[in-house]
Order: sequence, then structure tokens, then C-alpha cells
Amino acid sequence: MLNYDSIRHVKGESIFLDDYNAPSGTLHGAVFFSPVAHGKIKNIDISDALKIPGVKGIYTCKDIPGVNQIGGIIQDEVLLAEDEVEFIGEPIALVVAETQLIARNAVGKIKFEITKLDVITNPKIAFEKGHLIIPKARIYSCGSTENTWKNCDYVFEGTVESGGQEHLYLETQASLAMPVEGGCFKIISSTQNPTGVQRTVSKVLNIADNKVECEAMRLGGGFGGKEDQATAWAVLAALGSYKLGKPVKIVLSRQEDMKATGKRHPYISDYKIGLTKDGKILSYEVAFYQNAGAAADLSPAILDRTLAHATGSYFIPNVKAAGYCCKTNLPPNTAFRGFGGPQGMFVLETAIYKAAAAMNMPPYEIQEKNLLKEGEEFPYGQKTEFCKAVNCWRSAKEKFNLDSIRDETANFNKSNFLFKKGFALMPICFGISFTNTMLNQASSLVHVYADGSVSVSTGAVEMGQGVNMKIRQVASRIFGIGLDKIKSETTNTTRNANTSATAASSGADMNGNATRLACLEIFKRLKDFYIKKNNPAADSEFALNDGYVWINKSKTNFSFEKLVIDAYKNRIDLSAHGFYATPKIFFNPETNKGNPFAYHVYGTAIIVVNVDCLRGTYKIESVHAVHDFGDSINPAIDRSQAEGALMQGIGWMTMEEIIFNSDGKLLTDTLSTYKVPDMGFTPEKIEIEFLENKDKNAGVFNSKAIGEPPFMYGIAAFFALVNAIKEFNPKAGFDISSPLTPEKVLMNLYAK
Ligand code: MTE
Ligand code: LUZ
Ligand code: MOS
Repeated sequence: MLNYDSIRHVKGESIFLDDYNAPSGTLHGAVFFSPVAHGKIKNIDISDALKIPGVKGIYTCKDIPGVNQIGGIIQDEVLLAEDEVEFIGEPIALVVAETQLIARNAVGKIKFEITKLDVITNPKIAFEKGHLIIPKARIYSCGSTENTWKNCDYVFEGTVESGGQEHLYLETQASLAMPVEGGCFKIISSTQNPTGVQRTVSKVLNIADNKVECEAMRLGGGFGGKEDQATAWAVLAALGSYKLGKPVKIVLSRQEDMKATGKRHPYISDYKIGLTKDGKILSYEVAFYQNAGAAADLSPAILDRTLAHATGSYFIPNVKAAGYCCKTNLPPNTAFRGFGGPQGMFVLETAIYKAAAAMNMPPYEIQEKNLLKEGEEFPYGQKTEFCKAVNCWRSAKEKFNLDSIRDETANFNKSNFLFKKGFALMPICFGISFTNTMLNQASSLVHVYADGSVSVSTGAVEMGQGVNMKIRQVASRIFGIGLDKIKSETTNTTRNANTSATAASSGADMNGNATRLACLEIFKRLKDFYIKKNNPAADSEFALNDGYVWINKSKTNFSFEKLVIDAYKNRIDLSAHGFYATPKIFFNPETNKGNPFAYHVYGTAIIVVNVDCLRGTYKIESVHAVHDFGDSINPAIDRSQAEGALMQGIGWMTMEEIIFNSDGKLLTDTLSTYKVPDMGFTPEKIEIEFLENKDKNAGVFNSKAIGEPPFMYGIAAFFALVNAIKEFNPKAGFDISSPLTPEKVLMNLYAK
């Protein structure tokens, strides 16, 4: 079985955009980025830059034929700055030249005068000054918190921050735009959202959507960073191509990418939690101040998911969660694995931790007491169905023997002075579907060629998550033929139109289901044809399996190939289009009530850490998890998705630290200043058990989405570290913000 992406990846054979053989004569674009976080542009002088040999053109907002607007949810983001800039890295001009080097040199020759204005980087300050992306608070609530505080034995309040996170996809943002006859354009883009690129290019160039073809071959990782933010670079390449009638390619350098693109949203959150004396949570209030950056991007949708996941994996009868989308002078923050969910869950875990410490109870007792049960209602009005919160928690406790983890940790801490261990549990519950119901649709175009080989095109973009393989598996199951006969094509807007971004972990679910429906359509035609032609006994059972037609469970000598070629000769349509719209979901954004998610994914992780109390450095010793994969169609992919996501989550909570100075300048813009987990940091022991699950799940063939949910296991690493610090220094505060870097650990180890 050589037709695996992974095999081509390790052999270096996979083609990414920058490897693609661009047509001869392709020009290269480089962007002049604002060096100032907030200011009024007084003058831009491109005359010296234009004189450099090899420079073909320099374009500013005045050169845009259509509208200078790339905002998705809200029309508040220009492609090229007009008279004001609002963040460092905001594109001001595009230089197109014969080589990338010439283009970059020319960028350095652009002169620029600006009047600086006040810079705000903190979301609470932005809030106080009334700088909001959406004017009103978004509020999700149930019961009455006000009437409940008096019934609580304990009430705790606090403020906690969580930091941003750089996507650090291996492939930086990239695009190649080519003019095609008739005033049309073909754009190859490293995007999770080819339709988004298509629509924005046509708007900015003022041409119809059908004149723009967008193709995504495969991405070297996206993680949400290319859901919205691949678009600007594709549109800029298209603008250059439009102006010069030549192909134009733009590939950001790592430093440009880190500087100019948005990241995970940092949050500052105020919380108040009320409990009974035995640890039942009665009431929870939280206000999220989301640092959206300078434009909306996907921030309002991300804030919605924060609010939806504010109660995590727990049932809380009285909740008031408010969210503010705060405008600051940072690059617009964007989608990142979990899409605001992790930020929401982290605050409640902090509140639980604080309550547990004050009540002298282990946090996991409070966690366990409040886990969601079947039929309980979320603040957004949906009730749990096939709820697995308690199952996952109990099996994690039993399979991995929580008692012995607890005792071993205690013994270790008793006999070691300079090393302290800590552990924590993290239950997850993540809703699957785009919170914006409209986006929950997908299509698939399936061709069976006359030789019996199959081609599948869907809206799903392959970014390393294995969606192409899962889609091939779907076709393989329906046609009863080997994977080697099935090809998953690149993603292209001329084959699949009006697609949603590959995001919200629902790429395989929705595009897999659309593929299932398209294949079933062809299956039915083949079956009807076979029955008509071969006249088996009435009510006999037709099946395709092992590459053959089976009648009443016995194999015929009709191979799939023979069936296909005969059908073709008899003028049977061997192509089909499948369309899938996730059933039974709805949401009212006015009342914030409905049934936004097709289903929820559950799991529980236990993380053990070991802190070097002399240096503040630490090791993640082990991760044990029981995860609800549903009836997985590819356990190898799903397991690796779970491992990758949880490491990314641990990185967010521990070592990954983004620092902007007060001028809005990113100080951590290289891999020497921004540290991510590597193999050396990865725990030696990662054990992930599959929860037995034969329920009817809304995922394809009863599987469940996997891309994002395990990210939130990383939160356990944070609290495990806090526990270990406490073992060394019981006075260490727990108003510790994330990320918990070694520096911060050290400061807390010796805090008074
Ligand atoms: N895995 C890899 N290797 N690379 C990625 O970029 N993105 C994640 C996740 N897993 C990503 C990944 C994110 S943010 C999402 S939403 C899902 O994959 C999207 O793919 P799916 O919907 O097909 O699961
Ligand atoms: N994108 C989006 C997402 O537009 N809506 C969502 O609900 C979502 N959820 C997770 C990741 N991306
Ligand atoms: Mo993932 S954040 O939905 O691309």
C-alpha cells in the first residue's frame, strides 16, 4: 500500500505550494508591512524602490480595482492600508519583481512617514476605552446566578490570563496567482478555505466568482492559521497578477509570517464560582476579555465557542458568561485548534482549582462531582446525548490507577527535596459543528472511471490531519474495493463550490458523509444495472465486497472492474455529486439558545509532571487518557491526532510564550525566541485508550471528530505544574497565568 501521504512525506515527495513548478515567467511578490502599530500615514514614497532593476510594479490601496476589503464576519479589514495603520505587520504595499530577493530589497527602499498614535495591546484597557469589535457583550446564561450566591457555602472570585499561541505550521503562508484567458484567474493557495479565497479575490478584483478558480493542493499544517489568514496573501498575489498579466507568487518568510499573522487569542477573564460545602458547583459567572487584535477576523465566532465551552465538561445549573471582543493594536487574532474553547475551559478549571485549595479538597473531587450526565442542559440550551463524561473519567481513573499515581507522587515528594511531582486530571467536552449553522454543509464529487479506478473531490483540505485517507476509506467501504483504486484529489473550487473551511474538526465528518452519499448514488446505479442485466432471483441481496459483486453473500465472478466497464458500455452515469448538511442543528444568535452541535466529544486525561525546583525547568512525565473516538474509521490517524493535539495543548499551557512590547512589537518572532514542544519535551509515556463506543454517532460511519478536542487535555499539564510548585512552596499563589514557562515556575517556587 504505497499510496499513503505519510510515505510520500517521509520520502520528501509530497508537493507543497513552494515546490510546485510555477510557470516560467512567474514573478515574486513581497509585502511592505507597517513598522508602526498605530498611526496616520502621512506619505509613502515608492520612487527609489521602483528604480531597482527587476522591479515590475509596486501597488498600494489606490491600485485596487474592486473593494479594498477582506473582512469575513465583519467588513472591517482592508487588504492594503489606506490612511491609518492599526498593527505592526499590516500590509501597506505590494512589490512585484523578477525574484523574491529583488522584491524584498525593494521593500526596504520604500520610504514612509507616519504620525504615531496611542497603542493599546491589553484587552481590558481596550474594553475600558470602549474599543470593541462588536459593541455589545455576548451573553450565554441559564438559571439565575444572582439568586444563587446566597445558597452557596463558598464563593470565590479571581482573574486569570491565558496567552496567545503561534501556529507554527511547517509551511508558511503561500500563494500563486496566474492569469487565465478571458480575464480569469487561477489561484493556488495554502488555505484551509479555498472558497473564502475565491470570494475575496473576486471582490477585490471586481470580477465574478466564476472567474476565479482556487486550488489547495495540501498544506504543511494549518491549525486554524489558514482558515481566514491565508486569504490576504492569495488576494495580494492575484492583485499583482491582475496588474501585470503574469503569474505572481508570494511566500512569507518565517519571520514575516510570525510578525504579520494573527495567533490564538489571549484572554483576560474574571470569574466567580459558588459551591456547596461538599463541592457541588451551584453558580458560575465569568467575563471574558478577548484580545481580538486590530480587526474582527473570526474573533466573534471564536468568542461564541469560548462562551459555549465556558462550563467545560461540567453541569452547572446557574451560569452567566459574558464575552467582550476587544480591539487592540495587534495583528488580528484568528482560529487556532480549539477555536476559543480552550480559553473558556481554562478559566473554569482555574476557578475549580482555587476553590479546591481553599476548601482543602483535591480539585479532582470537585471535577468528578460536577461531570455532565445524560440529558443535562448546557447554558446554550442543548441537552447531552450519549454523554460519555463520567464513563471516560471513571475508566481513566480505573485503567490508569489514579490511587497509585497519587500515592507514588506523594512518596516521591516525601523522599525528594529538589524535585517535586504533581498530577492533574482534565475532562473534556467539545461540541462538533461550526457554531454558525450555515457553515455545516459539504459536497463531494465522485467519478468512477471506466477502468474501475475512482477519483474523489471534496471541499476538505488536507493539512496533515489525514482527511484524504479517511475519505478514500469511505469510498473503499461503499464500493468494496481497495484503497489503491481510490484517489483523493486536491481541493478546487471548480469541482466543489460554496465549500466551508476545513475547520471545526468537522472536515472528515461532513466531507466524508458527502462522499458516502455520492458513492451510494453510484452504488445504486451499478446495482440496478447488474440486476437488470443478470436477473438474479427476486429479493436477492446485492453487495460489493473484496473487489467483486456478491449475491446473497456469495461471491460472483463479476469483478468491480467488469461491472463498471459493462455499465459504462450501457451508458450508465458513473459520476455523482453528494451533498451533506448536518441534520438537526440550529442556533438563535439573539437568544443564544439552540442545538448548535451535532454531538459532543468526551475524554479524560491524567498528566504527571516533574519539576526541577532548583532550576524551574520541568518534564511532562506521562499522559494517560481515555478518549471517546466513537467507532473510529482509522485508529492510527486518530491516535496520532490525539497525541499531536495534546502536545500542542501542553505547549500552549506551558512553554509557548508570545511577547509584544508596549509599542505593539512582537519580540518573539523567531524560533530562537519562541519555544515549542519538541521530541525531547514529549513525555516518554503517552497512553491513550479508546473508549468502547458503539453508539450512533453523527460522524461518518459512527466515528467522531478528532482534530481539536484532545488539545484541551493540555490544561492538565498546567495544574499538574501548579500542584508540583505547591509541594515545594505551599505559599506560591495560584493566581498564576498561563503559559507557565520555566521562568514563571522558578519565580513561583521562591515566591514569598
Ligand atoms: N493535524 C495536522 N497534522 N495539521 C493541522 O493543521 N489542524 C487541526 C486538526 N489537526 C491540523 C491537524 C485543526 S485546527 C482542525 S480544525 C482539524 O485538524 C481539521 O481537520 P478535520 O476537520 O478533517 O479533522
Ligand atoms: N470555525 C468557525 C471554527 O468558523 N466556526 C466554528 O465554530 C469553528 N470551530 C472550531 C474551529 N473553527
Ligand atoms: Mo481548526 S481551528 O477549526 O482550523
